[in-house]
Amino acid sequence: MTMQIGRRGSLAVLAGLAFGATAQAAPRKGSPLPDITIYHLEGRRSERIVWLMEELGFPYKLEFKRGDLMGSMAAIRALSPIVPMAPTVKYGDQILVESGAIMDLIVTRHAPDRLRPAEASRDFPNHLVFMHYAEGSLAARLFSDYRAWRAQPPKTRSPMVDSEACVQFAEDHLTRHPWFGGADFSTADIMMMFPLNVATSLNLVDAAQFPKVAAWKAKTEARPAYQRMLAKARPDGLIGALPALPAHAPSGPRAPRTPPAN
Ligand SMILES: N[C@@H](CCC(=O)N[C@@H](CS)C(=O)NCC(=O)O)C(=O)O
Repeated sequence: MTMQIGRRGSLAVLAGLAFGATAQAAPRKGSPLPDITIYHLEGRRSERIVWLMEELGFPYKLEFKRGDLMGSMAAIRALSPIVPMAPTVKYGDQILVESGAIMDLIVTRHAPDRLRPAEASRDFPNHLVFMHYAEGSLAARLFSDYRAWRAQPPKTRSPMVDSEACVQFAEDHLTRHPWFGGADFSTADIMMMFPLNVATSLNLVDAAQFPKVAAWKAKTEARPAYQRMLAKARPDGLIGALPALPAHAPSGPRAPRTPPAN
């Protein structure tokens, strides 16, 4: 195990942490795991892959420059100059981006019976919906609202599907299911944590309006694997956070809603 953790803000030291010695569970089936290196930005989406590996008890190397987001990004840019994004993952000799795809790849090939519902179950469609909803609709609309609302705070609800509607969809699901993948914790829960944190921490939505999301967050954050991820991937807490929006348009339903029966 190599471990070279630099001081906060140090330009000289790239944190190189190889984890896995404490792994509790070997893969029950699936093909052997190649060497995996996660190129990481503290507090960003690359936490998803660290968290996944901790849930699975799989070995991995974590690369980031502690306390220095731009420095961490420089290492990512060197690997992936056209779309430098976190996570970027070295999987054997392949360089991969897109957190959902990376998680699906690792589970499908190396842990096929773990962290997702059985394909024949009623939960499986919901699991897939939230695996993709996290980035495809929720994160996309949160960040487009954030940019627009910073320039011009909204006075009324948009006729388009806005941030609040997106979080309400998650809240409605959690009134009927304990987890985004249905009966059990799954990779859909890992995908949903980042955008739901963005929604409340940047004041895109009022957290008090979504008690099921708040309860889900509390129980999910209590998972030992999540706590291990925080200790390794966010050692100094959240750094370089975007400013939260000021108070904006009163929230509430735009029209009577009938939640889907899923
Ligand atoms: N859909 C991608 C999004 C990746 C992404 O945008 N990551 C952010 C950090 S959370 C990033 O690298 N931003 C840098 C930039 O946009 O230039 C995923 O899920 O991996």
